[in-house]
Amino acid sequence: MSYEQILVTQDQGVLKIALNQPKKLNALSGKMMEELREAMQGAAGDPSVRCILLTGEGRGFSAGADLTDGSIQFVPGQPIDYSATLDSRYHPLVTLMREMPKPIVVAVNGIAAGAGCSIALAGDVVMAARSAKFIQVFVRISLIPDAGSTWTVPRLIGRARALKWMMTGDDLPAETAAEWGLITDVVDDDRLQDEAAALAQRLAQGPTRAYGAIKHLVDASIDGELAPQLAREAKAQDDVGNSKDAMEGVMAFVQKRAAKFTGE
Ligand code: T3D
Repeated sequence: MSYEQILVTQDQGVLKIALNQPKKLNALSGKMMEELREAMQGAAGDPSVRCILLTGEGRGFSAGADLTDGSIQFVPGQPIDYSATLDSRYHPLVTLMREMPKPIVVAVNGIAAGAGCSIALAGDVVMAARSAKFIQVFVRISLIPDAGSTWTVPRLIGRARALKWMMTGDDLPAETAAEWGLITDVVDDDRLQDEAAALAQRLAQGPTRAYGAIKHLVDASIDGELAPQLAREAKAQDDVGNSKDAMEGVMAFVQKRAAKFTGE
């Protein structure tokens, strides 16, 4: 499949998607969002893809919505239908990422602003280059954080930090983001792509069916109560624990050898 605004490559079980409009810091045009969604949807249904690595080309990860592609146009007397754009471009992608039954590693190579920040944070393991910055840039143009940020961010860093960061729209350096728990790792700029690829390869060789269930259970637990969560865990264990990978994992332990997982 060839795309215009993203680069997609596969190395063994890892599908790498790179946002590719570097002159605009990978601003999210309608075309890019369409391509991104198509690539993610394809990855979800392709058993040869066992982990996704999302990153950006050039000095930015993404500067958020493309403010020059014509989707935000102020015409007197004509309200802008933001909901329609959010519903068609952003919500399906963020939902797809959260529900993806395989891990998504995000390598934030530079600025992640606005909806670009929301998309980065919709990943499962978010690593950033030391020089990267996260910006809830929305208020700088008098918008509110969207594409899932008001849901994701307070869950990761708490209400107080979320509100101050979102209201000021200040840059958040990668190291502070890691300190606050917004992301997991900060890596020297020249090591980011190698380290993210190594983690993605490691996850791709693991019991990916178990990873899918872990992701679903962790997300379900955040707002839920203990009793239904225990029932969800038991149901998932019945499923994952009866997989070929589980049988292989136990056999490998007993036979004192490394397990070879296939995702089945
Ligand atoms: O309907 C809907 O779509 C609603 C959804 C909204 C979701 C959102 O994401 S709203 C937020 C939209 N994004 C922004 O407001 C950010 C705009 N960009 C900036 O504030 C700055 O570019 C940054 C702080 C991100 C980075 O600053 P800096 O100084 O490092 O770079 P720069 O020089 O401003 O940008 C480099 C180039 O990228 C520049 O083009 P040029 O002058 O070299 O030809 C700039 O215009 C372009 N660029 C940056 N951001 C965008 C963009 N082009 C289009 N859209 C952008 N968002």
